[in-house]
Amino acid sequence: MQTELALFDSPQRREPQWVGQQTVLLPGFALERVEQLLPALRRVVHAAPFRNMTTPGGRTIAVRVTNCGELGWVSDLRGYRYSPLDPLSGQPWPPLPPVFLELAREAASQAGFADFTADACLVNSYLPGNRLTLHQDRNERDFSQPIVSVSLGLPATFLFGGHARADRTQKIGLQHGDVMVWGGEDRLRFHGILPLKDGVHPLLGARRINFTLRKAG
Ligand code: MD3
Ligand code: FE
Repeated sequence: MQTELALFDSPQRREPQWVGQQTVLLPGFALERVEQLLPALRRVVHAAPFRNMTTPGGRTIAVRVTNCGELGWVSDLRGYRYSPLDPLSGQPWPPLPPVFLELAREAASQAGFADFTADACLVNSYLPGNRLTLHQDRNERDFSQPIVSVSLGLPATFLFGGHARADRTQKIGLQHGDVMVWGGEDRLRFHGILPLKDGVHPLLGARRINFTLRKAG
């Protein structure tokens, strides 16, 4: 009886998959909270709309972004950094919704990172054709802190590389509701997203949203 009930406890979650020494994919981990996540996301995007940012080299980043939390990731001709203010409004970023924080803490603990408290959340919005080229996330202060990523909407192929840009990459499919946690020695690995395929997701339409919870400051 106990185990049967447990099956219904979180019906849509599947077995964790370790894809690196300290990287775990938690398939469907966010599904039971989607009904809270989507309205929270809508409030964030209402206060701080998605926008295209510019690379320090002057290129437009195709993936549109916004942030919530004490700090938000920004890019412009002056470089990549975290900022407490939204450059569009001059105001602080909207607060991190408690449901984001709880999800991140719970996911991080599954990966062996106890008491994770995010202070920054970068939200990426992909339209079909949009990609994210291989990069490292190195603007955060403390690389011993993990990053938790939540995928919603259309599926994507994640590229997981090594510590050098030219290292071979592993492809990992990410579906609506999947959560990944990175830390430790995998924290600085190169990664990216292949061009998003056409499609329509029943809840989010023709797009993919990914948000990453970080301890940036
Ligand atoms: C692996 N976003 O926002 S999330 C990013 O799906 C970013 O939008 C991708 O890369 C997306 O910076 C991938 C997963 C992710 C985030 C941070 C990582 C993977 C990572 C840091 C180190 C290694
Ligand atoms: Fe990244």
